[in-house]
Order: sequence, then C-alpha cells, then structure tokens
Amino acid sequence: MTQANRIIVGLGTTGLSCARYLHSLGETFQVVDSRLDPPGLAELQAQFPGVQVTLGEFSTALLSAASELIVSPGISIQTPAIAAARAAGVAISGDIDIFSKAVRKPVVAVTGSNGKSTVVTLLAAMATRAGLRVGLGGNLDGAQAAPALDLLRQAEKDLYVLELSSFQLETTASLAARAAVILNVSDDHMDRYASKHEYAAAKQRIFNGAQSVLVNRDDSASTPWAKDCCVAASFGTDKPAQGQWGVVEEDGESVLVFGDEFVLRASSLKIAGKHNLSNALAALALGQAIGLPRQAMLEALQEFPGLPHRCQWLRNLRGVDYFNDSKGTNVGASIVAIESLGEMLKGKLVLIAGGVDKGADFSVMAPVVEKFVKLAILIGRDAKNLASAFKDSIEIVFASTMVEAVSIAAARASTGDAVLLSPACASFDMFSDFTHRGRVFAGAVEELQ
Ligand code: UMA
Ligand code: ADP
Repeated sequence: MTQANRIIVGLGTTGLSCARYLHSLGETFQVVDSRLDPPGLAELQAQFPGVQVTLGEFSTALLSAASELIVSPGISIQTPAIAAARAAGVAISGDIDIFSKAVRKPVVAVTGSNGKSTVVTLLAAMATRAGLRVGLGGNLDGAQAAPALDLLRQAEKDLYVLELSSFQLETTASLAARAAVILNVSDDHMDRYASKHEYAAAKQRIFNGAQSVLVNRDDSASTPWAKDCCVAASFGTDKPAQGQWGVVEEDGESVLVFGDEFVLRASSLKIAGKHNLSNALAALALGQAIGLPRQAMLEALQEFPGLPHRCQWLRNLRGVDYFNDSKGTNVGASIVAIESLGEMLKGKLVLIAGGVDKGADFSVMAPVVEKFVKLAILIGRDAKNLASAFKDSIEIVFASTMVEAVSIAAARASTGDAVLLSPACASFDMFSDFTHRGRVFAGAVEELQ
C-alpha cells in the first residue's frame, strides 16, 4: 500500500494544530510554508524533529505530488501552486474539514463579518452555565480559545462552539453543524475575494449539512441560499413574529422578546449598543436551538462583560471617555462602533483609524463619520485612502505612531466628547495583531496626565 502523502500548507497556529492532531493519530505528513521563518517552525522542529519542512516559495511539483493538501486559512486556495495541485486531482482540505469529519459531539458554528467572537464567547458561557463541558475555538483567539483540532485532543466535551472565518469555510466541505448562523455580511477581506458575492459564498458553506439554521432579519445576507436549509428561527432588532427573537420598546426602554414573551430588559446587559442586542439575540437563538435552558442562558447573558478590544471603555479623563475598539478591523465594525457610541454622547467623537485597508471602500463610512466625528486622526499604511473618503466631511490629521495619535486626540477632545480607536483596518503594518494595537492604545491612554 502506498503511504498517504499529506502536506500541511502553512506553519502558523493552524498548521501546528494540524501537525499535533495528525501526529496523535500516528499519521505521517510534511509541512510547507511560503515564509522562510514561519512562526511555528521552532515548535514543530522541537516536537516533531523527523518531519520534513520545506520553506520559501511553494513548489507546484511538490504540492501536485501530494495526496492531500491541508491548507491554512491565511493562504488562499487560489494561490497558483495550490490551484495547480487541485487541478491535478490533489484533495484540498483544512483544519475545520478534518475536525468536522472526526467530531462526535454537537457543533455550533458561527460566522459573519462582525460579532462572531462576542457571540461564540457568550454562547459558550451560556452552555457552561447550563452544565455542559464546552470546547470553544476556531478562528477565535485568546486565552479561553483553541484552534479547532486542538479541541479534539482536550478532555471530553459535550458541545463544541466554533467561530469560523470565510477563509476556514473555503476548505470545509460538510460541517454538519447542530446549529449554524451567518451573523451579517459587510465588506471585508476584499483583497482576497474577487467580489462580495464570492466572500458571501464562502460564508454560506457554514450551512452545509446543518440541522438548524438561525437567520438575522436585519441582514438578508444571513439567509441560506440553498432552499433545503432548515431555518429554526430568526432574530432581529425589530418586533418579532411568534416563535422569533426580537426587540420591542416599552416605556422608552428596549426589551428583548421571544414572540410576545418578555425575555430581558436591555438595561440588564453589561454590553451596550444595538449591535450587542443583536449579538445577545443570536446567542439566545442558537442556545434555544440546541436545547439550553432559558434561565441558564439569561444568567450568563446578564453577567457577560463583553470582550476586550471591542468598544471597551478604558477611562475618563477631564470629562472625555476613551474607548478601545481595536477589533474594529473592517468598515462595518467601525460604522457600528461610531454609531453606537456617537448616539450616547453629549459631544462628538475623536476617531483614531487606519492601518491596512484590505481593499475596503471607506466611502460608506463617510455619513456616520460626518454625523458623529469631529476629528479623524489617521495612522498606518492606508491612511490616505481613509482621508480621501472623509476629507469633505470632517477635519483630518495624520499621525505616525499610536502614541502621537492619542496625544493629539487628548489635546483636541473637550468635555462630553469621547476618543475612539476603531481602525476599520487590519493592524499588521504597525502591530503584530489587533490585540497588540489595542494594548499600545490603552498604554498611551493610561499615560495621559
Ligand atoms: N502565511 C504565509 N505563508 C504561508 C502561510 C501563511 O505568508 O505559507 C501568512 C498568511 O498570509 C497570513 C499569516 O501568514 O497573513 C497567518 O496565516 P495562517 O493561515 O498561518 O494563520 P494562523 O496562524 O493559522 O491563524 C489562523 C487565523 N488567521 C487567519 O486566518 C489569517 C486566526 O484568526 C485563528 O485564530 C487561527 O487560525 C486558529 O484558528 C485570526 C484572524 O485574524 C484571529 N482571522 C481573520 C479575521 O478574523 O479577520 C480571518
Ligand atoms: P468578530 O469576531 O466577527 O470580529 P467581535 O465580536 O470581535 O467580532 O467584534 C468586533 C467588532 O465588530 C466590535 O468591536 C464592534 O465594533 C463590531 N461588532 C460587534 N458585533 C457586531 C454586530 N453584530 N454587527 C456589526 N458590528 C458588530
């Protein structure tokens, strides 16, 4: 019998988790990465010294000779050497594809342009409160999360809650989730996809084989394209029909409801903004679809403090609030942050934005910027692209470092204003990731006298 020749493509977090998983099954594999010094190299060589690693530009001959390529999400399957291998009949998969074939417990899968991390973390808290042993991970990063295949090597779980990116879904054939949702679709990763349709199509793959689909009434792009999908319920920030999740206004206050049943007052939540009502409803709808008791869900929901770097309040200095929304890495996220904070303020926002634009169209931000922002301080590689979209609406200044941006913001904000970092861009021109960017911002804010 010929030995399977599986190649892990990419030696970052995902590549390493694939290596650990295949090794735990006693399977052989080799690894390639287009970078000469990929982040997982030292760990791979220490743990699996015998594994063949090929670095530098992908070799079409090497990849085409494989039986299967396990492609990391940061690498497009349209990359010429991978596309050539695929055309030559090599099977293409990814970590989520391998996970879905191996997993023996229910999986809840969440994708969307924004709100994924908030919803999966909240749902995991609800399920934990209900007494389930929960494996939380996928695209989600942070201390409480793990790459999907690492979850399968942990102590036994009752439920897996996965945040999935469009990149991960590209290589996932049939996830067969117990419950699945696309929270929303707004422009992101337009440097990787030829069109918004192609990006949305990658997200639609989350519904393949799903038992229960949840739909966001506020975003038609969350609806399954396939006619045979089993829609369990919808959620939205309007008044719902019977059996659906929604929001009603009572005595000037927003109330979460299920049909005409009272669920919870928005004022009982620690997370703020209309987008977070949507996130709360998404988690409730998913939780109900998998049979979590309502009481446990509501207890967890009321305790949930939100995640760092997502519209996170840092401090008030001389009447000015400072908010860290470093995870606002695309236009849709930053619009939501500007709107939800702008509506709460007596004054206006001083916005710090910029970084790597990922091919985004910033003109769609201009109306909210004009309405709620008095000054935009722009940083990073693609600052000029934001400037040309905002220049007719508001005053703009450029800063070369985050510390400089914060110091300008502090000098220009008046009592009743707020300073918001919500970059609408990726961070890797100036920082290692969005958490690094958020920490540098928070550090500069902390230093302000
Ligand atoms: N890369 C190369 N050559 C290679 C392999 C990778 O240049 O041969 C580059 C990629 O272009 C990318 C970077 O290396 O810029 C990382 O790619 P990767 O596939 O190795 O990424 P991982 O370290 O495995 O991390 C990925 C997710 N990152 C991406 O999809 C870019 C992580 O999500 C995720 O937590 C992790 O898998 C575990 O599942 C982070 C992310 O930024 C949070 N995701 C994007 C987002 O949320 O917008 C999609
Ligand atoms: P993701 O994991 O999809 O990036 P997060 O929960 O980390 O989502 O939130 C990232 C940012 O997106 C937040 O800081 C906020 O600005 C914005 N956001 C959160 N939830 C939503 C939502 N439901 N709709 C639109 N924007 C949102």
